[in-house]
Amino acid sequence: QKNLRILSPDQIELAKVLVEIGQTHLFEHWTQPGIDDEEKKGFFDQVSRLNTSYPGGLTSYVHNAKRLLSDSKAGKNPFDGFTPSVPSGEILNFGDDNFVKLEEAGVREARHAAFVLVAGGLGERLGYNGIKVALPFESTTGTCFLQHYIESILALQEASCRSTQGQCETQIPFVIMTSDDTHARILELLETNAYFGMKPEQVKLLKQEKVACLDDNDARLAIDPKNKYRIQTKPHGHGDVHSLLYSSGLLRAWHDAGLKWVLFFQDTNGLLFKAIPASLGVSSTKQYHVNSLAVPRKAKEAIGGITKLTHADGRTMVINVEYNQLDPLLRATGSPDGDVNCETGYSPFPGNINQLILGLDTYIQELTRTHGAIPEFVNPKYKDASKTSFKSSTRLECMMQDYPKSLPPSARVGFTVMDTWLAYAPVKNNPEDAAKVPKGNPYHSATSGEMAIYRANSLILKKAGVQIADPVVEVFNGQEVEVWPRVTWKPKWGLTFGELRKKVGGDSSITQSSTMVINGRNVFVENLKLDGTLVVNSVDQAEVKVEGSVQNKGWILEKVDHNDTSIPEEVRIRGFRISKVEQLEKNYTEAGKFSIKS
Ligand code: UGB
Repeated sequence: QKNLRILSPDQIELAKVLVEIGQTHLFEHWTQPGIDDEEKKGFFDQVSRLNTSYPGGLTSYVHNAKRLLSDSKAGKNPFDGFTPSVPSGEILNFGDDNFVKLEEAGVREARHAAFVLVAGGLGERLGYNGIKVALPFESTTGTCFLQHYIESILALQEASCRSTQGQCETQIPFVIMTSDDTHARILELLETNAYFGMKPEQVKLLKQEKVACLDDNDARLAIDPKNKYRIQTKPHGHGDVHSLLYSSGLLRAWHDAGLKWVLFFQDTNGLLFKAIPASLGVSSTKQYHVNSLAVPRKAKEAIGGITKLTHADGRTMVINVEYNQLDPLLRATGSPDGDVNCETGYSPFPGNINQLILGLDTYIQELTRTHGAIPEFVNPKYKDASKTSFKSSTRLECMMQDYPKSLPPSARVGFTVMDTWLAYAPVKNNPEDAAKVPKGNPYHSATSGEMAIYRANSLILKKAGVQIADPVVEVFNGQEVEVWPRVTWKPKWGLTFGELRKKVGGDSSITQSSTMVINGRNVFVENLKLDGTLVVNSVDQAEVKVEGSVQNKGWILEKVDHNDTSIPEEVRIRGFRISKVEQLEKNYTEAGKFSIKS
């Protein structure tokens, strides 16, 4: 009470709200006015942020927390009454006519799309100290994830404009959701690299706020152990992206500008954009309101399963069921073996890779109703079976893929399954954990993420008619991986398979120990025999034909130990570095027609 006189009317209002929602304990240790006054004002600044950043404010947060904590204590199954079954969706075969047609449709639609990257997570599992989007996604060029994403969006933008054959000034909007953990570093990465060629006004950063931690089943907010005038906070999850997009006003602006699609993606999947054009083609031809990208999934693999849920009352929905919930759900509903592989060697439930394509019209309608609030969950670690106290504070969480849960049954919710080698190679696990992954299951490490890029590029070239030598198996950081020729290219060279196959021809071959880096749009590979390293850098106005035999000592993969701290972290987490012994490197900086013939 005595402290009221140092507070502004707004702060007094907030104090009243806290008292009304059972949070008086937050003030119990407060000193007399005159002592720590600045800290007390800082407390209300924080409370004000927590109040405005959550749909419905702290009152709703505490209300929802009480309900979810009570359900959790009672052991209530979130899928009560629902029976899971395998849904049907689009299964694409890379490179066939249907795939190429869908790619073309997707490229045409891309100028009506906006992209949203969720990059608020620090990636504790990876144990990397920097931001994940700054990690090189492959080591031949050292291009980081963020640069690759931006260059992919720009390549789509150009290709989409070309497809209109008329005037087109489309700038595909790109939103990055950041958090206090990543915001400053992502902004710095963009600014020091001139936004990797994107117009700065094309890029918007939306910062998610953390949410208040909860100390007990009464949803008493936890006091920060480091500062008694602060509430402890933790991340709320990637589901925040919906409320942030809604409150930013961007959705309305996009709608008014004629956009139709919003594509969401995660921070470290270097393959994703190989799958985007065809998947967007599926969304547009099927007019899906929600399209989730999926890959075949090994049973118990740590990615969610796309599942059809049918309620006893007849309701159905197609939704991601997280990996830790799928197995118990199956066991509880008549499948005593739970989540197991079927005769294909994979779980019958496609794996959610959390890349979503939403139709903007229905998305706006739905968010206008919900304000972007996504069904939440709570995952307290209880001290004992009485479930009356927690080992440490907990908080409410939400996931972006839960968006379809509140959609009406009439919504067209589908999914698109692609080969894993083409679409999914995230970098999530540190070397120690990756090395413990059961044989046959994916490592999802920096090592496997990079090798997957070379594998995919090699397989794509193979499909386009290039003879690619078989891979060799090697062990890096305790992980057995296939090592294919190290082939990389800029997105503008080979954005779609349909375009790429026009750029390779004749009788070309690449040996397993070779490296080929194509950094240019109009590079044509014909009758090339590569045994070594070839690097081509060319401006867009140059047309370069690459043919003949290229032979040199090339670039060698050198093993490094992930425990050797004298080596930069981004190198040692992959367990190798590239030693550049010898290469043929050609640079074309002016317009014209050129040929590399040896
Ligand atoms: N992220 C945020 O932006 N904010 C947050 O508060 C938290 C995360 P994780 P997760 O594809 O392998 C997801 O931690 O949540 C960003 C799906 O739920 O890498 O364990 C973060 O920066 C799961 O179904 O993944 O699992 C990152 O970009 C499956 O698809 C992204 O959210 C799995 O990903 C994902 O965060 C997968």
